[in-house]
Amino acid sequence: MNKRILYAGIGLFSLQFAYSQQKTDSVRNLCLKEVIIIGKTGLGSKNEPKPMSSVDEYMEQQDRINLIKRGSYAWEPTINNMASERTSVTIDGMKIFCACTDCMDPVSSYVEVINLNKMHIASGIGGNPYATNSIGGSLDMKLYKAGFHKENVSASVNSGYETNGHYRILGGSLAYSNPSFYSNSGVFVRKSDDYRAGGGEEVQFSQFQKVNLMSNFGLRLSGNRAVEASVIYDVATNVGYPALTMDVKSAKGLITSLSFTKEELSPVFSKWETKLYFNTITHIMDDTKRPNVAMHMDMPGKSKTAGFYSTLQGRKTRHNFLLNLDSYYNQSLAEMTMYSKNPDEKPMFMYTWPDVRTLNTSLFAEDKYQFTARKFLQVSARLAVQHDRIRSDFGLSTLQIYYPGMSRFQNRLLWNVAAKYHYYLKNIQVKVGGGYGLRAPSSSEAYGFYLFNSFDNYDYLGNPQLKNESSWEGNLAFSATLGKLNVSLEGSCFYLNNYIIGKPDNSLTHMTLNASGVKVYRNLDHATILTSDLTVKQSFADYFIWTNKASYSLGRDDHNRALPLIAPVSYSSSLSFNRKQVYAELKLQGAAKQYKYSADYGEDQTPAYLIFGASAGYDFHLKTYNPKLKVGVENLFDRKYSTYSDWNNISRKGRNYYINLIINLL
Ligand SMILES: [Cu+2]
Repeated sequence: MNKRILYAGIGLFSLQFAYSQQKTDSVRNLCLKEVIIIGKTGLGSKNEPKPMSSVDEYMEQQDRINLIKRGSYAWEPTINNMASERTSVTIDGMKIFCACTDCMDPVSSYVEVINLNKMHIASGIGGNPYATNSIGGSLDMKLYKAGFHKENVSASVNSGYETNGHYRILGGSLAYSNPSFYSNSGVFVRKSDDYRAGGGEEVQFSQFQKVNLMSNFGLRLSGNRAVEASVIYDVATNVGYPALTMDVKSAKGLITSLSFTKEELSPVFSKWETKLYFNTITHIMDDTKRPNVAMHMDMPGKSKTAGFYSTLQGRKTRHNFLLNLDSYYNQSLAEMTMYSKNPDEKPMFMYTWPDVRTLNTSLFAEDKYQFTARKFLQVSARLAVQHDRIRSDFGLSTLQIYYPGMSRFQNRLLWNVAAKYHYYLKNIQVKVGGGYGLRAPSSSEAYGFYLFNSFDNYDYLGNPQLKNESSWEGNLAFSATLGKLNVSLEGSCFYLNNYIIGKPDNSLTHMTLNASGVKVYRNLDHATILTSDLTVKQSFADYFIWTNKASYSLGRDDHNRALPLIAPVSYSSSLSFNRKQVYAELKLQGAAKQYKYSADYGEDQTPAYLIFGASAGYDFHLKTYNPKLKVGVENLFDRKYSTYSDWNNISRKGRNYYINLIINLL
């Protein structure tokens, strides 16, 4: 007997579903927490106002995710108000580490919407077998693969234009599938000039351009076995960062993988996947276009990661389990050469990341125990061993000036446990969970050497003596449906011990001209972070949906002072109309004044703002092609504003009209 229970999700692109299939003596259960569909099913869907959005714009729509912006390209995602050091971003389970000491190139900047099928977001500890060193949450971007289906060829052309910044978007993809072979490839190009803030002022150095190429192949072998390979090559050039003092000449990412899968191995083991991967990121910064540069600097960075994972899934009676063995080796190296204006002075060279080599091996186990079709308990545990080594003798000796006797090697034992109880009643869903986990300091936190942070105007020195940061987490989610009304409330709280943050050290002298001083990473005794989201959704008159969202966050250090980069109260309301081929939406979005800003950590208060937008779409049904057309306007009243996470209060885009056209040729 097959039973399918489908729970409609919350939010425009999020789905939550539980699927259960009962056999005589075994129960199968699959529960995906939160999935944003971007690929074939989602891209160009009638419900998406702007299908050619960047990956960043997609992430911005999601609950729990906020983005730190240093320009109009490569925004850094935060989950539960925690940034890269405390979260994990993977691509199809592959570990990738950015090559920039200033976080100018988050992992999500190396993919395109055309590469992705969906994003799997997990809040807090647990929920993602591939997340390492994350306590805030994780994001696994799943690649779009044509898959083994009946013979089919498809091709599409995706294009877009936006008036603000003269932003051009063009992409094409071609896919072939049959039951034993598939292949899909694509190319995507984006190019934008400087954008204008509300009121019409040009934001200088906000231009960018990027090209993304991708290919996936799959071959089905006998005995339920398959081999799959993927390659992504992404190059961004001439990227301006108006909030920083430097731009990017080029950011290149080559991401490759080869995987081997066997399905239905035995009545107990349903799937075994082993993937080998390698990726290399090269990041070249550039200050040559900036006026009045006091001292020209070269700051290249590179990050190479090789790794594998092997995931075994199975079921036995009421248990549904997953085991994952995972290992990666990363090299992170960043240099800085400063050229004096005095030609007689020699350039000054240093390693800002001293060729750090990290080997991390972990074992993850998860079990979902099904009490009944509507009640189950999910438990997971991870144990990891991390070995760090500073390869560069020069980098080690410069760090030893500050930490005499520091070792070249470091070993850390990291672990986490999490549990969540899921209960589905007729119109009510409840999830309650908790966990405990540890993370190791990042390369910058442990070994960074005089990294200038323009947010608080301090040079930062890493600290190899940092303790692991730990987090106790509790979470609760509640959702109820009453006729056409759906209300959902989610909240998480984190109590962090040995919280890692930079603290001023007056005994040290800054290296960057005009910096306020030097901060050294320290462990605070504790810190607390709380996040919550409320969504109220009402359908009416057959074709209308009114969606209202509000979120509240809080972050405190051990002296009850505000932590930096914690979102103020924010809200949105949208009214959408959807009938046959026609789609339309009106939306308002805003945030309250940032009352709890962190002056101690370099923040100033961000004022309240409210912006409006509108969009409409039409799906043509022609004889051969079915073009989808979307038009819209963002920041309709051309309001000049910035949000709490805009680096150095850089202004957001002013009024922007856009048009997206998708044509499926085959
Ligand atoms: Cu950079």
